Amino acid sequence: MSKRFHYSVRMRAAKSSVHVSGAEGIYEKDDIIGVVKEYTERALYHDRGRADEIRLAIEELKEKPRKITSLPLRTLNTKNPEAVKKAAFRVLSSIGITERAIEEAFNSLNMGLTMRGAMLMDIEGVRLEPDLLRGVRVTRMGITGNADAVLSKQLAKLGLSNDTVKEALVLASKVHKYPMVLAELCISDDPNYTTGYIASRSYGYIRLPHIKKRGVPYGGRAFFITGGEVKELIKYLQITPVLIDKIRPCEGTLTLKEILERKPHRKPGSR
Ligand code: WAQ
Ligand code: MG
Repeated sequence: MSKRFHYSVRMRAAKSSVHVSGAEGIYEKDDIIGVVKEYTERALYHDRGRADEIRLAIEELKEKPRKITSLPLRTLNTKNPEAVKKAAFRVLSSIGITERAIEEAFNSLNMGLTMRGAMLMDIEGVRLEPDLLRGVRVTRMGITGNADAVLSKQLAKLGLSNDTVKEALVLASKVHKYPMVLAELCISDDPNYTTGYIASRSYGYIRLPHIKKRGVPYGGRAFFITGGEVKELIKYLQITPVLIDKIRPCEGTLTLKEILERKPHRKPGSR
């Protein structure tokens, strides 16, 4: 069988030097032209305005992408930011993250400084990323066409089949494959997108409606991490190519009690 090359395709678009949209994926050669068209259209017809600068990067991957399964997805029935914070404390502290760290993450994400990448925080709330202003960008992840079709179908049943949810699930699924990462808290920087999430291997991807008030133009990501080599983790997040080829179930809205009770106890190392 001939070797099949994979390519990382990444797009970033700006208007008057302000970031308006971005996208990325891992594709085979024959799909590159179609994807470049799709990404370019996205940048030119974005809600936040037509981009005046679009950067595309197409890079052949020297390493074979690691195939993984997506995290299961569910939505918590939260109605306001206070309820989200309370639920986040319950979920994150059950994973071993201290209240101090959770408080620190919420405070940092609400300071109004939007970072390009994610904060890395240990379970005591100490920041570990080398560049505290930029954070760590997760890149070189994607989803196969088949898995994307399965995911779209599942999300459509929940009224959630959009790029924002899909891309966040792909990113989180890559991040939480790495054992040093215990959990993630994410708030969109889009002023009109008020649903955030918590992700972890034990509970999957939990969507959190009303994590912020409409109109708030900042957000961010915090990865809670435990002992290990931070350099290796950063290398994995930024460089190791990961491709989702299987989808775990996506379900509707649950109560906190239901989510806490359903914590799956999967064997370490199982997909
Ligand atoms: N790597 C690390 N951090 C990132 C990355 C990345 N590739 N992309 C964005 N961030 C950080 C950065 O600080 C952004 O300001 C912040 O995360 C939020 O990014 O299921 O849209 O792209 O409905 O605004 C959650 C979806 C959407 C919830 C999250 O994030 C759902 C979203 P955004
Ligand atoms: Mg955004």
